[in-house]
Amino acid sequence: MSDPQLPKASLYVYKRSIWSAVPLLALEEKGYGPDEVIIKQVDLSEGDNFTPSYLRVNHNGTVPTLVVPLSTTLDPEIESRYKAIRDTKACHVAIVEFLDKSRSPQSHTHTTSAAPAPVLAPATIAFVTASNKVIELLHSDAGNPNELMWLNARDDSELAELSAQFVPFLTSKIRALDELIEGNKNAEVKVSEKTVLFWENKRLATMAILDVLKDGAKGSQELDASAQLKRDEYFKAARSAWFNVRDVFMQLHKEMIGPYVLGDQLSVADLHLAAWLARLAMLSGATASDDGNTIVRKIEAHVGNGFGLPKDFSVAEARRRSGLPTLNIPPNERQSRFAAFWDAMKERSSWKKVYADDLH
Ligand SMILES: N[C@@H](CCC(=O)N[C@@H](CS)C(=O)NCC(=O)O)C(=O)O
Repeated sequence: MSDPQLPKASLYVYKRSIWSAVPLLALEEKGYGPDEVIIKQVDLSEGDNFTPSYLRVNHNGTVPTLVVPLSTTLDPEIESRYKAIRDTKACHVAIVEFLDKSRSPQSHTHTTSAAPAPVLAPATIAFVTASNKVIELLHSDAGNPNELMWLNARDDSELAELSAQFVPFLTSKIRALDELIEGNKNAEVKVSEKTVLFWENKRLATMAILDVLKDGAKGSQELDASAQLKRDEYFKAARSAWFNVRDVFMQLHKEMIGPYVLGDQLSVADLHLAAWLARLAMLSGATASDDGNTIVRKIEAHVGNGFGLPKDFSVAEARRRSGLPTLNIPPNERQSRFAAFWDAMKERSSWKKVYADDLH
């Protein structure tokens, strides 16, 4: 049983954020009990991530963040101290690595859950290298899933759709930043200049996208010269981003053993890949109920320019390795590794929980 006196870890997330999905998947995969880590929602659309109190937790103003009590003392009389882990990536101490190590198959102290605690860290040096490469690729500039979301329109009709979807979100984000900037001017205790600069830069970056999206419902002929120029530049950036993601896919393909990144066993890299692929699939018009072959087809069509992922993975083998029925599967049928990965991942209770309300 967990001791109510013990300080708990808090995980700050936003429900529609891609990188929040990674530690949420990890919590399920590691068998953490529901009361072991407090989940705190940070509403990015309301600018909750920019408030001075959240910036004290994570000065980057991003989710996810895991705040863990330092285990220097377990004495409830002494105020517990906390440290924040601000990144999902594996470059230093990252959130998923921390969650992985904190609940091991051997230690079942301070836990309310009897669920198994599989090790998610890769088992060999070669696997660590492959896993890190995959995680780096997924977090690279060329693979940036948030960038691909903001740049998910390469013609007028796609822009109209994207605009209807995101103008309210961006408008409310700007409003939140304005309130913080204005509020600080009149406040008795002011925030640092660095924080004001941070808010102003976030405002500029958000405004640059909103500037293009706010006119999204208009046809090209209704735009003035400056708006037309902005739209042209946006399309140029969008085409280039969606062109460059082909290379990320091909490099990932080379690293994947299948059906999971490192073969039969789920590891840290799969949690990043699951979140990334879910986002790419969503941006390509897929839904959570689509199977692996369907999401691959939709992604290929959306990336366009004749893009095709190699179909070199045995369907029967993929299903056998993921513990799925292999009845009526022709032995020579092949599919993309991403399709096999998707079908394997979709069966897991972690995935079903995180994507219960559809892809994000
Ligand atoms: N490198 C960070 C990236 C986190 C990140 O980009 N988070 C996004 C949501 S998925 C965010 O908080 N964006 C808020 C903003 O930029 O306003 C990680 O891997 O944790």
